[in-house]
Amino acid sequence: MLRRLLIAFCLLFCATTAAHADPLKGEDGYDLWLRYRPVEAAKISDYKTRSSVIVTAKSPTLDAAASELQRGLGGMLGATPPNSSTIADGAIVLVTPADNRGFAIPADLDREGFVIKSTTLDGHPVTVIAGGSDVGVLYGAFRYLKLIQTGQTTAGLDIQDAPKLDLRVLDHWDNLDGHVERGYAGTSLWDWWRLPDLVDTRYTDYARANASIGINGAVLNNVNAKADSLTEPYLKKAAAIAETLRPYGMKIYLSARFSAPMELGGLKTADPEDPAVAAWWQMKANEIYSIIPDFGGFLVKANSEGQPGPGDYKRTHAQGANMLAKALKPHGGIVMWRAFVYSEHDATDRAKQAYLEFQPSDGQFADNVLVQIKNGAIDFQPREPFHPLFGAMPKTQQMMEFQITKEYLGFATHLAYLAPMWEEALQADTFAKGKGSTVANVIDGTLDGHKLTGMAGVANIGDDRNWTGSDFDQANWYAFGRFAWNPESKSADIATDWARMTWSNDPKVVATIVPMMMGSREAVVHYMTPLGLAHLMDTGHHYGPGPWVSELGRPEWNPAYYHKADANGIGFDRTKTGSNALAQYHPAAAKPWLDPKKTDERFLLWFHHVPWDFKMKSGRPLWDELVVTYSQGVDEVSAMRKTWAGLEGQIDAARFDAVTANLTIQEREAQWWRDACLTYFQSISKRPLPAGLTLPGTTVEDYRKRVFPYAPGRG
Ligand code: BDP
Repeated sequence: MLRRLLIAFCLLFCATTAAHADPLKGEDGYDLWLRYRPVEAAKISDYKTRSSVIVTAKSPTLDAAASELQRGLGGMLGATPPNSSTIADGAIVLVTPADNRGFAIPADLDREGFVIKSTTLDGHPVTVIAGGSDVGVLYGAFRYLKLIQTGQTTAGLDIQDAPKLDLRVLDHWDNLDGHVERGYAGTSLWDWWRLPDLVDTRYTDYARANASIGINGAVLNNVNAKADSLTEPYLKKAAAIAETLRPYGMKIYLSARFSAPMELGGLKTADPEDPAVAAWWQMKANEIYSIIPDFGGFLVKANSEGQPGPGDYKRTHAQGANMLAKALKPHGGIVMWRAFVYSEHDATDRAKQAYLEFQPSDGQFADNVLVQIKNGAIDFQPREPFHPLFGAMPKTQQMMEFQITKEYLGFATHLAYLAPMWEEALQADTFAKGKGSTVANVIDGTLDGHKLTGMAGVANIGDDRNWTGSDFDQANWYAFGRFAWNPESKSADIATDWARMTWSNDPKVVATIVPMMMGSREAVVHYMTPLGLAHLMDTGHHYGPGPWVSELGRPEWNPAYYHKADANGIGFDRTKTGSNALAQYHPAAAKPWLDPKKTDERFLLWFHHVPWDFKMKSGRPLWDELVVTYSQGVDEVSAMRKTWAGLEGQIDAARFDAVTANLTIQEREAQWWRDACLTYFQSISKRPLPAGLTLPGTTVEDYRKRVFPYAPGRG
């Protein structure tokens, strides 16, 4: 008993002294990039003079803007500026077209856009945050706070900005039982069981975080949808979430199961050309809008991986999408129809199937439909060339789908900042209308003059305290919002802002973290799928390597289908001598990939099957290059771990330790990836390792025997 008491006393005492000794202790990641910690003392009075009072009119959104400013300024400057209705020196004045207080709002200001201007109103020097609407003001308030969070001046401001895309949406692959498909951050945020009575306060913090980066929509349920989410009880639950998100400019959407008229309506068919089916959807849409007046619309995964769809009735995707679009149209709703399709009954290269199914329907989709296309033609791999559908359907509104959750890049454990991958996809040139027809310009509507534009990100958010399962995965949520706001953004700028807001404004810390983030995705490519390889992950859960898997029923579920390693060489021939997937690209886009000798080596094995002794740019034979690149990936992770270790004492202890633990796991798993893949490929290439590099001697059989029945995030 005495011993226990002593231990308890010691624990308490030690914890208290440690907290005193280490002022950085105690962050748990919950605050994301909205930490609002005190700024440098030297700057406080400067900022304060321009943020003394907040002058605003009343509306739930303007209230949210004002209270965010109070929270943020209070935290960073040590004193919370009061709300006031009268303009005074140093006030922040929030204005909208409905109540502009004499400030001339630019006539062309977008509804969601804002102006932040240092000016004079009623003879007082003030900062005006003007929005094209209330939500524009909210976005402006977050931008103002970001200036202080990132150590910039708030003097002489003249900023105008607006989102470049209309729909900036998170897709939650959340099931009604709380499991998140491909989720690595705990279970679903949405407590479907207790909603609508219990509305978790976290939903407000979720909405704040999204509004801070301009995300304006959330699809609440998994694309592999249950019809139940369209029943009245679940619509009422969704309505409670919608109500919480509304002041923050967010709409909710639902994934719709195409066969719902049969499952819920008792119809014998879900044929989109059957009038009874169309009538059922119209009735359902009317019901939804009676419960959720600003409902955004439907996301649909049809005729893909076992989901029902119009193809079940020999109808096209356009016929299916348009039928739903018609039901939503009177209410202002839209349809996001996914192009992620491939069939087990089709022996065609999987990378070609979506194009073959969708491209002929160009021009047939209704004006409230967007075709939602993954960045690459296979499936969110660490590196893929851009999807050939981009730019190939000029009469169709195309939106981007990125995966924020890291299904194929090491789950939440591996540090991989995805923004460089997204920037690579967005800046890829489709040549659809000549040089400079980038994917970014396809999706922002400028290339083909489309009105409705968008970007979706498969969310990495769950009920983990730090939201995303790891501190660095918050950066991917943040970066997604920034790219959805402006697809021309630069990943290094985003990383810099995020690091400053999330970790520290100390230039040394920023200069350490940003390069580490910028190289992290490439490191994953190196130790998982270098030189254009793809989909080597073990089957089902996609955790760890499984290049040897070749016996599953559906050919394209086997990693061996993708690497095609044999005694002669390795890689997927997508030229004329192979699947000719290259022909789906504009000839100018395809040209640099036609000849293996000229192909950018990062895509070599994606497009070509080349001999093991193929001479690489380094002068090394391909086999040696493969070994060297895998090894380099491991070295890069070791370097990240060491770099991070050097930040000890400059980062709060709890988050520092959490990142350290993840990097330790990542280093071990990178080594496993390298060793397992090279051991397997060596069993086929029969070549020695280049001098100085070794393998541990574990057999392919031993690697194959490792099974992970409890790996998270299963489909
Ligand atoms: C794959 C995932 C699967 C998803 C599918 C999709 O493995 O869980 O349902 O994509 O996007 O990447 O529909």
